[in-house]
This record gives sequence, C-alpha cells and structure tokens, in this order.
Amino acid sequence: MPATLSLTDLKELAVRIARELGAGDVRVTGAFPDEASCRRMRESFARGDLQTWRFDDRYASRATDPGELLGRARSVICLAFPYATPAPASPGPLRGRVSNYAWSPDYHTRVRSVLDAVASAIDAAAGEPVTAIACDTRPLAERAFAAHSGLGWVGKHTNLISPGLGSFVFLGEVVTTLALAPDAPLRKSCGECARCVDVCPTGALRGDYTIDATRCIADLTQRTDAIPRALRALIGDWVWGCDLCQLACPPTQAAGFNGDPAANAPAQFESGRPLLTNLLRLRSGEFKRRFEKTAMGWRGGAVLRRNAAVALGNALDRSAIPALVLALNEDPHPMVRGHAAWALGRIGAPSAISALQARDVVEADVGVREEIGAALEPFVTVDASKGSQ
Ligand code: B12
Repeated sequence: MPATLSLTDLKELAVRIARELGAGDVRVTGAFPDEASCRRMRESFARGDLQTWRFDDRYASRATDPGELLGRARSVICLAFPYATPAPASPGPLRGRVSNYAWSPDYHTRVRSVLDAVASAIDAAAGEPVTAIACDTRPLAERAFAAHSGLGWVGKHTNLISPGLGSFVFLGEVVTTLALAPDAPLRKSCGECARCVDVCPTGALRGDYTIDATRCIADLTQRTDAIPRALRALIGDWVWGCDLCQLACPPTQAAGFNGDPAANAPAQFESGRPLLTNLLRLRSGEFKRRFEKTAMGWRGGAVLRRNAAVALGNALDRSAIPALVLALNEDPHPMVRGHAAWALGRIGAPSAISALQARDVVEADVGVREEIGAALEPFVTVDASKGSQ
C-alpha cells in the first residue's frame, strides 16, 4: 500500500465516495466467519423456509464467511441505499401493485456501479486489487454483516432497519483484505412491535425474526412454477413483490420517502400500477421493451402473465372475464392457462364457467385440465335423483 494513505484514510475515502454517489449510510465490520448467522441460516433451510431457492448447508457456510468471496478478507464495507418513493395512485380498477424496489430501473445496476467506484478507488490507493463486491446475487449474508456493521438491526419482517433510513434500503458490500477499523453494532430490536407480523396476509412472518419465505408474496410472485392454490387468494393485487410488512413498520414510516426520485421513481407509469389486462396479454417483444430494465424482468414474461391472472381473479370483476378467457384459450404457457382457469373459477360468473367447460374439452395439458377441474368443482351440480337412498 502506498505510504501516503493510512487505513483510516482509506476508510474515509470509501465512505466519502459511497456517500457522494448516493449511499445513505456506510459502515464497516470485520470479515469473520459468522457462526451464529450460519446456524440461523441452516435452521431456516432445514425448516424449508427457503425451499424455492434450493439453498443448502454449503451455501450457508459460504454466505456467512466473506473469506469465501475474497481470500484473506479482513473487512466488509456495508452500504445502504434508501429507495422509498411514493406509490403512483391507481387511475382506475384492474390495476396491479408492484413493490417499490421493482418499479424503477433495476437497482442492481445502480448499486453495483457505486460499489465498483468504491472498490476501484480502494484498489488504486492500495496499489493492487484488494476488493470484491456483492449485491444480492453473490453468496453473502448481506443483512447479517450489515447488522454487525451497525447499519441497522434485523427486524421481525427480517429486513434490515436503519434507525434513520428505515427498511426500504438496498444493501451492497465491498469486501476487502484491508483491516479497516470496524464500527460498532447497534443494540436495538423491534421490542413488542409486531405490526409487520399482523399485516402479512399470508402469515409468512412468525414474529421471532424468521420468515417462511414460501408464503411470502415476494417469493410467490417470482417463483417460476405454479403458485400454491391455497395462497393465490391471499396475494390480492400484488403482481411483483410486496411491501406490506415494511409499510406497516414504524421506523420505516418515520423515515418517509427518502429515495432519490431520479433513481427510484417508477420507470414509467405502467411499471408502478400496470393495467392487469395488458399485463396478461404481454408477449415477449413488449415484455422486453417494458420490463427488461427493471427488477421485474428477470423471471420472464410468463411469470408476470401468471401473476396478472391471479390478481384479476382476486379483483372479482366480471369485466376481466374476456381477457381471462383469451388467456385460457390462447396463452402459449400452460402455467398461465392454468392460473387463468383458477381466476375464472374464482369470479364464477356463467360466462366464466361456460368458457372453462368449453376449454376442458380441448385442453391437452394435464396440469391445465387439473386446474380447470378444480375451478369447476364448486359449480358441479349434484343430480339428486342419482343420490344414495
Ligand atoms: C432469497 C432472498 C429473498 C427471498 C427470501 C427472503 C428472506 N427473508 O430470507 C424473498 C424472495 C422472499 C425475498 C424477498 C424480499 N427481498 Co430479498 N433477498 C434474498 C437474498 C438473495 C438472500 C437472503 C437469504 O439468504 N435469506 C435466507 C435467510 C435465512 O438469511 P437472511 O435473510 O440473510 O437472514 C440472516 C440475517 O437476518 C441474520 N439475522 C437474523 N437475526 C439477526 C440478528 C443479528 C444480531 C444478526 C447479526 C443477524 C441476524 O440471520 C439470518 C441467517 O443468517 C438477499 C441478498 C443476499 N445475498 O443476502 C436479498 C435481500 C435480503 N432482499 C432484499 C429485498 C429488498 C427484498 C424485498 C423487500 C423485496 C420486495 N419488496 O418484494 C422482500 C422482503 C421480504 C422479507 N420480508 O424478507 C434486500 C433486503 C434489504 C434490507 N433492508 O434488508 C436484500 C439484502 C437484497 C439487497 N442487496 O438489497 N428476498
């Protein structure tokens, strides 16, 4: 390392650059293997909480040891980026809801560009590569290290809550081999507050700082297979992610709308409150044009069309029937046809039922036929003359 910059100077440099580029807070913790978080993670995987993610014990060991990301790692610089911006008002019925994190241009790009700038400055000052960056996609228990650094505490909704910024913050890390001075963790918890637990429609939050992610609407709207039937009605109008637990969180409410509107406001009106019947019709060209650059884009168009079908079923509005019937008959993806069948059964009007009966005769996919059967089940009339004596 050039003699001119001390470790204190380097930490100050990292903090200054991160803040100049939009981080709301920056703190440092040691890059030690975090055995308590590893144990918590393994327990959560063993319960099946993260089933849809196929995480295993090996993942837990790697994610809780920054040395696995960068050999001889000594410090983790933790950054928090506030992103809360007002939700667009819905201009009418049949609009879906998108979570705040996903309605703007993809946050990964922005956070990573800041992490890159911080890492490059440190590498240049150190005279050699001494950093690695992480944001969301690399195996690193980001919330745990952020909590150790004192950026905030892990709340009952399992998100990191910064006392000043709330929980609508993205996390990003620069792991380094430099032994920077660590900051102190906070001694805070949610105390008796359980508003997030009470507001969660699917009962995903247990209240003991753990989550059954297989019930979390954020997970349900991004899984690539069928949404369990029993949970569909609980998703309401969410078509991507969910913010209910954070919107109910007092320190998050107190932090207000602290996201930079230029980076965090909806990329376009339709990405904040999309018209469900349009979303249901979305084909690949249009999908790419509208959603490729948002965090809603990464699971592909069929997942969004499926979610639109579920939200339309939950709207219980007969004007959605023609769009759902079209999806039932013409969507190329069986998962979308199956969820359209569910939505039609939920609306339950005579035209919806007859469309289901007609499709039942010609549908080739076994899974879709099963969905149609389940949708029609409540409407099967029992012929009393054939009943038992
Ligand atoms: C998989 C994943 C999901 C899954 C599972 C979420 C979950 N709670 O586990 C789903 C799809 C449901 C999801 C949803 C969301 N996610 Co997500 N997700 C992730 C991802 C990729 C891995 C999380 C993981 O490993 N989970 C497994 C659990 C067991 O680990 P964990 O959450 O890290 O929890 C550890 C700590 O909390 C710690 N811990 C618990 N208590 C305590 C106490 C102390 C003192 C300490 C030190 C540690 C500690 O122990 C746990 C085990 O190690 C991370 C990115 C990353 N690499 O970390 C983003 C991440 C957690 N997600 C993020 C976001 C923004 C969201 C959503 C808000 C998006 C949305 N609106 O829809 C929701 C929030 C839902 C919720 N209530 O959690 C942010 C969270 C920012 C924050 N402020 O916390 C992250 C960090 C991405 C990022 N870089 O910004 N997500």
